[in-house]
Amino acid sequence: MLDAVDLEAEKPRGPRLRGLLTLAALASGPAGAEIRFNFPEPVTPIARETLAIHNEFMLIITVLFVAVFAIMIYSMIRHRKSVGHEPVKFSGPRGAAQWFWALVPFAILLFIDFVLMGIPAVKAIVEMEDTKTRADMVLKVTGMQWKWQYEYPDSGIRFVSTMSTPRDQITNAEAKGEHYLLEVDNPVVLPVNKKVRILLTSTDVIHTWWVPQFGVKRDAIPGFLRETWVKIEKPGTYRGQCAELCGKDHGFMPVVVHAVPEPEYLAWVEQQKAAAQAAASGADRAWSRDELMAAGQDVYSKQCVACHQPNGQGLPPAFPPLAGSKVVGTPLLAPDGRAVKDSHVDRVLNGKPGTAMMAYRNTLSDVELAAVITYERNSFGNTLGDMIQPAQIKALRQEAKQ
Ligand code: HEC
Ligand SMILES: [Cu+2]
Repeated sequence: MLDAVDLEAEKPRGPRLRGLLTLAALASGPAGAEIRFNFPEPVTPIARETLAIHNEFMLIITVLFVAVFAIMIYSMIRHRKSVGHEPVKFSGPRGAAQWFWALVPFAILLFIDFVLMGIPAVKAIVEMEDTKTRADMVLKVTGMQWKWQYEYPDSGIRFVSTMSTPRDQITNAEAKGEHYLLEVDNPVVLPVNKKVRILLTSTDVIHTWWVPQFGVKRDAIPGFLRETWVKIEKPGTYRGQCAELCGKDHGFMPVVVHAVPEPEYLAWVEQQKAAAQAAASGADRAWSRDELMAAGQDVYSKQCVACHQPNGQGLPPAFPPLAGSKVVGTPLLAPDGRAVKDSHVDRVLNGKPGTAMMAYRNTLSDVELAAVITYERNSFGNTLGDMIQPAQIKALRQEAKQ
């Protein structure tokens, strides 16, 4: 639907007008984008080095371009046929000299390529790949359709980061904000001046974690663990995007990193741990149906809405409706307290392998799972009237671990 809106808007314009409009849009872009003639400011050693190499290479090729074309144009004009010049023959005594003049530029180019350009490029690539030397901490990044999950193995923190740009801005019902499509609910927080080893993977298709100011753009591939690293030298908020066409909401999975001084980072870690503890203890008490419904609506609108849609109608045939779904209509648990295969609870906890429906057991908390399941059973016209408690989810989870 969104695509249709955009296409409609583009249709009546000719190519030239569109070019002008693009320029105008760049000048007064929705993200307050000023016209920029260079890359964004690099804030990691890798980003600085790649930019320096890029500049060096640009200089070299510009000099080569100007020199080669100057000689060529000069020769063509100076030695033209109309003033009586004859082509030289590549045989006889002058042939050897011709070879000399062919091989000398070749040697010069080889030198430029392998020494002036090759050495710094190889050095930078080796440094880029060196994720382990003196790494201070690890961040694990998991790409999912269409959000990022971040884990801090050292402190046990784990959360999902989804885009927070309101739908109304996307459909033009509302003016676009400053960080349109580049804002999230839970940004990554990292300390400055620490080497952070980043591990990347994906649960479904290939995504790419890209933050231009870090000089980092690495694929997150299902079934593989890839690595990269950053050492952010300047506190600030850095924004990026998924850079791999990964499906319908590819454009809606931004990356936002808050780089803060170490004490601030440590305070954040403590706060996250306390919040996780509070969430875990929430799983032990009995929740009312209204509480679960409210929490469930929140989870649904962040985690499930992209595929199953706000009204629960899905986008068949790719994404099934939850309204009137047979799976949602299954009884919650078997009499012995287990989740029956292919039941509603089983589908949400364990997903369906080979489809876009991922397992949420390791992404959502007990409370979130109980809430979203209860919500789906009693929304979109579904009236099962029952609910599941976070404590029951917790029990199921523990059972699966044994
Ligand atoms: C990336 C897209 C995607 C997201 C996000 C997603 N689902 Fe699904 N879901 C699917 C697909 C595809 C299926 C169908 C799987 C199959 O072939 O049986 C499905 C099936 C289901 C079903 C069974 C419906 C039926 O009739 O087959 C339930 C229940 C469900 N999802 C719940 C959820 C919940 C809860 C969330 C959020 C926590 C969620 N889904 C997020 C794609 C998604
Ligand atoms: Cu992606």
